[in-house]
Amino acid sequence: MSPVLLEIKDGIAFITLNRPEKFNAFNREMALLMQEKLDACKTDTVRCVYITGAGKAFCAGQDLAEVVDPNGPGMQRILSEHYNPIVTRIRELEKPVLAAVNGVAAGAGANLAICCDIVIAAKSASFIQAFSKIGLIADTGGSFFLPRLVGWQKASALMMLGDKVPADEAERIGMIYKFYEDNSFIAESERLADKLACMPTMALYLIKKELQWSSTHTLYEQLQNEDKLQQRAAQSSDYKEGVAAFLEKRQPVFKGK
Ligand code: LHQ
Repeated sequence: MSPVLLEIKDGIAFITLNRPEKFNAFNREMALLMQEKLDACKTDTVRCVYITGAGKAFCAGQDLAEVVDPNGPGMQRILSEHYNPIVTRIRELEKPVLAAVNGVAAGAGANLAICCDIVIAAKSASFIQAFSKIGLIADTGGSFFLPRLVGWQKASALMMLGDKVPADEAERIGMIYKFYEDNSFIAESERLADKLACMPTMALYLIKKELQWSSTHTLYEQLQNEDKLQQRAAQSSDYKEGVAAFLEKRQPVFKGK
């Protein structure tokens, strides 16, 4: 079986991390395949990307057996060739990416989840900044996203101590959007993906962009950025449809254009 599965259905690209016996830990083959699958999501027929894990875990981060393998990729290549290109692709995809965290997400697996646009989790899932426990620092964008999500102090403690954060606490501290009971998680997460896939995709992409820019710009610059991006949104046919549907008192039918 392939270590990363991709199925495109009704505008949603379902990406499943698929090494369940290793808790979906990433080795080189899997990391390169993940990049390929994300590239395949660039097509217009995909309007929402849904990332989840096969089996009990979401993703246990780097496969630690590979880091001690003399034939493995070696420390110098793991971030630059594996994780950084994955995070970059997720951030640059012009559509929403939903992390559906079905189980434990540790190390690079936790940070793969929190770099996504919306993160939801099953009640029994958890998040662990596992890096310090093996003498490493947080990577895969964690030092960027975590303090922005939960604040500097909480991020600092979680990154240093490597505490396990259960899904309900992750929601409470703003690390994720929502958690759902285990028995309704798949249905709820698919409902959310369906909703996103029927929304005005261009606007969602531009929201992603304005949020990203907000982390590196002043208020004055950001007001100009909003102006620029709003002009683009206003040129979309979905904008015209949204306004027309409102005025005609009907449900809009967005095409993602
Ligand atoms: C695994 C792993 C795993 C291999 C579970 N590897 N097999 C960047 C730069 C360069 C180098 C290093 O890494 C990075 C980025 C990173 O991601 S660093 C952080 C790497 N990840 C970790 O340190 C997490 C290690 N795993 C764990 O702490 C636990 O397995 C967690 C908390 C995820 C789950 O605990 P349990 O529920 O008790 O499950 P388990 O430990 O029994 O694991 C289940 C199986 O999965 C087991 O296999 P086995 O054959 O013994 O049943 C584990 O060996 C395997 N597994 N994580 N990262």
